[in-house]
Amino acid sequence: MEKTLILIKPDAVQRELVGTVISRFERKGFTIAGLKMIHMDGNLAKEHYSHLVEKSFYPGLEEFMTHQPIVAMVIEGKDAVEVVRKMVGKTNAREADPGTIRGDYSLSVSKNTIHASDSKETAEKEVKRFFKPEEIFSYKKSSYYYSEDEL
Ligand code: DAT
Ligand code: MG
Repeated sequence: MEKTLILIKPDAVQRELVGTVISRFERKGFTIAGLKMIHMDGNLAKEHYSHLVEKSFYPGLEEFMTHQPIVAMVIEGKDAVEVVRKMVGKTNAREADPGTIRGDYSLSVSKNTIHASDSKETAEKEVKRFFKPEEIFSYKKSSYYYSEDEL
């Protein structure tokens, strides 16, 4: 089943939204395949945000992401990458639709609560970037999440 990477950002950890954010994915029916608190360092930030290192806001982004702990998660489910991105909402949380995680819990472009992989290719790389194989768990849940023809 498809996997995607979630980071619960420092603003959400500081605002005690970790449980709330995890709960959104659990309630939807996704499986938590990996979960841990980490401290992102500068090298990891530069790798993770390599598409943004040249931007003027990058130093502030790195500072924000590396100075407080974050929670990293691997979420698993059918079409997980696309469904999770929809649940997360637009980058600028002020433009994110109500009902999305950013739309419900943030007002900021940078302190926008959550990261989620943006494509299947990115998700594969990002899961490997943050989780060792032995930190990812495979287990069965009840059969009420999908019909047979969806599996
Ligand atoms: P997303 O997180 O929606 O995938 P992205 O990959 O373009 O968006 O950017 C990664 C993060 O960088 C984003 O969550 C917050 C920060 N960021 C993006 N654009 C920004 C901007 N114009 N000013 C400040 N921070 C920004
Ligand atoms: Mg992105």
